[in-house]
Amino acid sequence: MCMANGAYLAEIASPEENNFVAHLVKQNHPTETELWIGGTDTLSEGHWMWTHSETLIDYQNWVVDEPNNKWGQNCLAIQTDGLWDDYWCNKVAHGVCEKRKSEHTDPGIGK
Ligand SMILES: [Ca+2]
Ligand SMILES: [Ca+2]
Repeated sequence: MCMANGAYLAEIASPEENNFVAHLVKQNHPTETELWIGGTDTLSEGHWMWTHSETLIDYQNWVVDEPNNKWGQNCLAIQTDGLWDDYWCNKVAHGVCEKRKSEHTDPGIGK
């Protein structure tokens, strides 16, 4: 996902960035409940990492009682309200793609 354009699933490092992505999601996919962003705890349960930059996730914005790892949920999704949920990685959903330009990030919706 996202790879075709030299992009990758979005990594969110601040409330501002999270608001920006949530707004984008709400505008483009108002009827979808969750879209992928680029985090996972596949390698080590409960230790969430950004896949592309291979760093531990610092800023987090989970739904209350998430991540719950229900039946082994290891991928990170963002809801239209901006809150995060861990979900089954094999679920088919859109993802929020991000691509580094010279200075700033330019997230967009991809499949
Ligand atoms: Ca998990
Ligand atoms: Ca969950």
